[in-house]
Amino acid sequence: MSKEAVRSRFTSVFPQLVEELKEILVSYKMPQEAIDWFVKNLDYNTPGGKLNRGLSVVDTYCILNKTTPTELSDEEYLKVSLLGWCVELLQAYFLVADDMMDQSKTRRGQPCWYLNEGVGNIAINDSFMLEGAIYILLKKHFRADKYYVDLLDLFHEVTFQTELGQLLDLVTADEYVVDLDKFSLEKHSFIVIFKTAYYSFYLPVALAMFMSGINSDEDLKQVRDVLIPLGEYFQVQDDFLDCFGTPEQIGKIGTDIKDNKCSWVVNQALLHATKEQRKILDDNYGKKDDASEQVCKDLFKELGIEKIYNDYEESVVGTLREKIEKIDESRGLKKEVLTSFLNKVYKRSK
Ligand code: GPP
Ligand code: MG
Ligand code: MG
Ligand code: MG
Repeated sequence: MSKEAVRSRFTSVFPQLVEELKEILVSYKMPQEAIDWFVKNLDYNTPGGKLNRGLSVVDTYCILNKTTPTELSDEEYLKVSLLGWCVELLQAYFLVADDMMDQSKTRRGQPCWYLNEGVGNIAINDSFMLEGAIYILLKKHFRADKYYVDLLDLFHEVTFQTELGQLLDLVTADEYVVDLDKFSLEKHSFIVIFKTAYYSFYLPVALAMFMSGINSDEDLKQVRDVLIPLGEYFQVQDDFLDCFGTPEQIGKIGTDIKDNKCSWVVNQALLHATKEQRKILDDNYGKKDDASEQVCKDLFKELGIEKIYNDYEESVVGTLREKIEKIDESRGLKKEVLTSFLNKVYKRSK
C-alpha cells in the first residue's frame, strides 16, 4: 500500500463532503452566488496542505484496529476520513483567520485567502463558515453514535484551547511597542501548547480513539502526556522554519520577526545574547522593514541558533521515545500510534 494510495483515498472523499455541505445551502434556497462563494472557500482553504492532521486520524484508527487505510470498507472509511476532514476544516478555519491576524502574505504556496481579489474582510465570515461545516458533517454522520457527544465536546474544548493560545500569542506580540522583557520560554511553551499542540496532535488521536471505543480517562491522559510535548516540539520547528526555512520549502513567507512574535528563536537568542547583541535585538526586532529583519536573522546565525535547535531536537526526541516506551497497552492503546507521529515530525523541513 503506497503513500500515494493512502493519500488519494483520503482526498477522494473531499468532493463528497463539499457536495453534502452545498446541499444544505441549496435546501435553504441560498442564491447561487453565495453557494459558489462557499464552495470556493472550501476548495481554496481546506485540501491544499500536507493533510498530516487529517491523515493521522485514519492512520491512528487503522493502528488501533489492526487494519490498513486501503482495507477498510467504504462505509467505515467514509466515517473515519470524515473525522480527518473535520480536523482539516478546523485547521482551515484557524489559518484563514490567523493569516489576517499575522498579516501574512502566502500560505501553502499561494496568496492567503483574505488577499484574494474581492475577499478581504469577508474572509472573517468565511473562517466562521469553515468551522460551521465541521458540526454539520458531524451531525449528519455521527448523530446516532454513542460517542457523538464526546466528539462535540472534544472539538469544542480543543477549539477554545487553541483560541486561548492564539490570544496569548497576540497579546505578547504588540504591534508597536517592542519589549523583549515580555518574552520567556515558559510563556512560549504555554502559547505553543495551546495554539498548536491540542488541535494538531491530541485532537486527531483522541477522535480515532473515540471511534475505536477507547475512551478511558487513563488512556486519554497517556496519549496527551506524549502528544502535547510532541506538539510543542512541532511548533518549535514551525518557529525555527519561519526564520530559517525558505518560502519554497515551507509554502509561506515567515512573519515572526516583523510581527514581534514570542517565538522559540528569539527566546533562545535572548538567553544567549551578550549586552551588545541584546541592544541590536532591542533596536531591530518587531520592526516592519526588511533591513531590520535581516539584522535579526544575521544575529540569530551568529548566535548559533541552528546548533541549539539541533541539540534541542535530539534531546526532546530522546525524552519522547522513553515516554512512549512506558505506555500501558492493556486497554487497547498502541505505542505505535505515538511512534508513527514522532517519526513523521522528526527532522521535518516543511
Ligand atoms: C499557528 O501559529 C497557530 C494557529 C494556526 C492557530 C490559530 C488560532 C486561531 C484561533 C485563529 P502560526 O501563526 O505560527 O502559524 P503559521 O506559521 O502557519 O502562520
Ligand atoms: Mg501565522
Ligand atoms: Mg499566528
Ligand atoms: Mg509560524
